[in-house]
Amino acid sequence: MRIQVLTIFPELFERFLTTSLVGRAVESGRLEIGVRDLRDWSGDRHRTVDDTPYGGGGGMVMTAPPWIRAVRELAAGAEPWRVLLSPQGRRLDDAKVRELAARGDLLLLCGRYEGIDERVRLTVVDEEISIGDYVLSGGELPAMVLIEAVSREVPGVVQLPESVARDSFRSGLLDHPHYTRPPEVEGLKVPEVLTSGDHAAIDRWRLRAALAATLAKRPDLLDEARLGPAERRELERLRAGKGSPGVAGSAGSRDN
Ligand code: 9D3
Repeated sequence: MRIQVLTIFPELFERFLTTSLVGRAVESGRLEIGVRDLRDWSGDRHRTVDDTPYGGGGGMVMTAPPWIRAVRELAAGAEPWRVLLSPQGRRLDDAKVRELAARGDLLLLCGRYEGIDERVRLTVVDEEISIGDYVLSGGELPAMVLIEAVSREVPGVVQLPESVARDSFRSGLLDHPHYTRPPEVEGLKVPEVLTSGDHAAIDRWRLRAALAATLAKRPDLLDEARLGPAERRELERLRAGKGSPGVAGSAGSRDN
């Protein structure tokens, strides 16, 4: 998998690209990432990449020529899928992450300021993607979100294949709760079944807990979840109010 990034803040990516899962993926050669400074394609000695908006109004707009020159140069030879991170984009989800990973070669465009001259999108962008409906200061954090999510789809990057298959949004359910030592925290004990050694019972508890958590916190996910007959039956039991205690519901004592 190759991912190129165009940004005026390349230094924002440094620690990210050498740390944890993404760092290991780069180190192992499964992921090749190149971060380039858009200002290298500016036309003047001040390395300017912005200008005042036609039509007036506040703020600055990123000027088209540096983007177009940069994308043409970075896309030469190969044909990377060119993604503009933008609040106007379609919201990133698990299906889109897998689709992008399958493309194998991405060029990510990160904007700053009030926006980018529309002619960039019209000439050198294949797809616009947002990571959600909240205002950030630019496309760099969204690009890192996308890179981390896509990296997890590259074969060999995630250590245990089982944990990918089991990840929430695979089954379409939220994860079940997790516990580790110590056995008691703030008066709260570990559910007994988890220390019973009965792995079939543990699997049943985890499925029930995942269903209960999804029902309580993200009921919208249940419409799309891939559930077998046993799971549907258990879900109906939970809906009828026959939930196991301590598997879902409100968090902590401050919220809800
Ligand atoms: C406050 C300025 N806004 C006026 C309506 C427009 C605006 C311009 C530029 C809002 C955000 C940005 C910078 N954001 C991104 O480039 C961005 C982004 C985001 O802000 N939220 C979620 N996903 C993304 S992807 C790129």
